[in-house]
Amino acid sequence: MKMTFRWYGDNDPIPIEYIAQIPLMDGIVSAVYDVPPGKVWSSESILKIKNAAEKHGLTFEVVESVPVHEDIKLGKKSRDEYIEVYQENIRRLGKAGVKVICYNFMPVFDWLRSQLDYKNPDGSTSLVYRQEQILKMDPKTGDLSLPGWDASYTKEDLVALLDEYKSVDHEVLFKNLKYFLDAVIPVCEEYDVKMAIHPDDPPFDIFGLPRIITDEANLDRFLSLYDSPYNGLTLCTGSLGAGRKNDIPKLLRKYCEMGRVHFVHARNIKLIGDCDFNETAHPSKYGSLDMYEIMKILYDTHFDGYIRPDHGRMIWGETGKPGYGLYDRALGAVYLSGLYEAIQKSANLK
Ligand code: DNO
Repeated sequence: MKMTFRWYGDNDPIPIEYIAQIPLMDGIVSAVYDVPPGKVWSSESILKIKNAAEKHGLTFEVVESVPVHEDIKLGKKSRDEYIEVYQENIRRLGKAGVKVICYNFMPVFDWLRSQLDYKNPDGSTSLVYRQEQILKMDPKTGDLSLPGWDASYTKEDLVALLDEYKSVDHEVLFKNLKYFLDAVIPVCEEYDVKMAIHPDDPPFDIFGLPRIITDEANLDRFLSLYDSPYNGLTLCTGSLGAGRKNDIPKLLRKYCEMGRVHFVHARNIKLIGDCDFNETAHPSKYGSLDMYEIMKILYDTHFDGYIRPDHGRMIWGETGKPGYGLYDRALGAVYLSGLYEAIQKSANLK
């Protein structure tokens, strides 16, 4: 298991040096951020990240994300040219030593929360999801600025894009995903780069848009679309964990045993009612997930992929990118590593 930390490059308020100072940190997870989806990443930009990591004793072996152009998800004619670009990015990343690419196949919107600065009783702030507030929003009329919503869309672009999705249901989206995998997985096999799809967050349809990476049946279906270890998962405990029927330890064990989990986002959430949740500090005590059990499964299944603490709260007065502050994520990383050491040592004592 390799512990990593997401870094947004030179625009990240967190210097990479601080990441290197977190105990037991192996590497960074990053991406080229100055290129829009559907464009080739320059080898210089890729190497710049790698060099920055190595200068600080860190590896750069995981990319999050290489975005999938909407035309690919929509299955438009133009998808072939965007798929070629994607293939070229895989080649370039593989040559630079990248081993895992995290991506998602969510139409239009990535992760979605109703509030980014929910105040906890201890004064820290968290990202939270309240279905009632989400249902009141209409992306076609509102000026929305929520995380994951590409700020480069104008209102008109967004309306047009949502319109195009009217003909895309779950089945069509699965078909378009298969078309994409059929084209990229052979390149991944050649360049030894594993694809790791991120679950939909939250794992249910939003604004009438289909979401398909949501539960066990769909994960099974996804993996069978292309049966290769290079077609794998980012198992995000918080994203899948928001699905009330998802048994996270069961899913994690199953897919790790199959060798299909390449990246773990370890995050805790507190479930509220039927749909809502708050993001919490990482330790088991604060949320609905048992993080000890999660780390124990990674140990038991000899997981040798990458893991990162996921969103943290904002604590100690820190300001910055919601979910991606330094302090709470660093505490999360050390907590997860601590659990792992304890599990490892107690297993060796037996
Ligand atoms: C949120 C992240 C996601 C993830 C993408 C992968 O914090 O986990 O935005 O990076 O879905 O493409």
